[in-house]
Amino acid sequence: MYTTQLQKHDDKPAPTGSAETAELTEAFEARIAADEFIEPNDWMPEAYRRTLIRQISQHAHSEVVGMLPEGNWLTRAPSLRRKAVLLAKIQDEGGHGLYLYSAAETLGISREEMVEALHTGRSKYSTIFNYPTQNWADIGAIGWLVDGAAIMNQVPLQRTSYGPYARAMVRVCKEESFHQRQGYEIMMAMANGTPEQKEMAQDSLNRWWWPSLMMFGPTDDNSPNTAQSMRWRIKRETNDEIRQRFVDVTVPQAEALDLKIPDSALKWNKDREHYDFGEINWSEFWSVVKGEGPVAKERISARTNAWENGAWVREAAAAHAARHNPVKKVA
Ligand code: BYC
Repeated sequence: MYTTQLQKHDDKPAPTGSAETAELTEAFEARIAADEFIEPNDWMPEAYRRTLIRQISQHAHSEVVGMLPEGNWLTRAPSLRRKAVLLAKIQDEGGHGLYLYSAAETLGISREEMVEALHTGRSKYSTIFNYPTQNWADIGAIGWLVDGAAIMNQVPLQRTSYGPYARAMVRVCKEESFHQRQGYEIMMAMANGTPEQKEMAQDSLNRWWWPSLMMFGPTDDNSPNTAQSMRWRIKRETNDEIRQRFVDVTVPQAEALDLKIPDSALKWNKDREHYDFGEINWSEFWSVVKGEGPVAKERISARTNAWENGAWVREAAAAHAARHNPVKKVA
């Protein structure tokens, strides 16, 4: 999507002299301080570029792997309307993955390299997608809580300092907001349904609450990347700040559903004007980050199989493109 604007690397050799680099670094930092967007052809420090590739590609993988737990319920949606809405939502997630892979490609990494890093476990994706979807209420809980958490995290990213990432986030946030509402609407239907349906909604909240809080990452004290990413304005708010906002917004939504958040320490703190909440199980978080989540192996094998089984489609598309848009040879 953005790659057509890129200059070739050999158009403009990177400066090597340290004085020149110091000057460039200073100019780069001044632009960050002035809240200007950094664009693909602009000079940027190598560590900034690597941090963006890491975050954007992991974000893209999360969107694509995130299609799997919901896809699991497409054939069992309780009505045609629910099926059509869920299908549209899952397609949106695939689109988000594509915008994000394209944004990462502008930083000089190929789609194939990113996909390979996912398949070999060198690149992460959100811990949340390593938990199974056990019943239809989980589709409601994912939309409400997981997409709700995603929006909290992504709204500040609309102002991230890298232009292509920020612009991708604008559209993603609009679509995520529809996703959150479709999830909440399923929860409303179930919470106001039969006692059995309400029990399913509560059980789903019990299972998805804590993994949703883990989506925001480790506490700021234990986050190795936050300080530098805040300085570069890649991240505009810290993990703990966004997590707190999510809790503050979501507690009244649970009350409106007459469902109970599974945290005995949850309490409004009138001095802080925020909810206090209990301790996340950080050892569970880190083990899921390491790839030991309940359905981690299934997720990666589903993605690897899809990539292998789709090879013929990529080959056919490449052959079609070569026939219809042959690269013009310059004499
Ligand atoms: N899961 O220093 P930290 C969606 C890793 S898609 C896995 O705080 P950072 C949806 C972290 O990568 C939503 N790993 O890192 C889709 C780092 O390891 P590396 C996805 C995690 O980057 C379909 C290490 O822990 N959203 O919602 O400053 C259907 C230390 O962390 C997690 C995004 O990707 C985690 N939860 O901050 C429905 C948003 N947390 O990379 C819904 C963009 C931390 O150094 N990403 N780690 O090896 C971000 O905002 C940031 O990358 C994070 C982490 C806040 C996630």
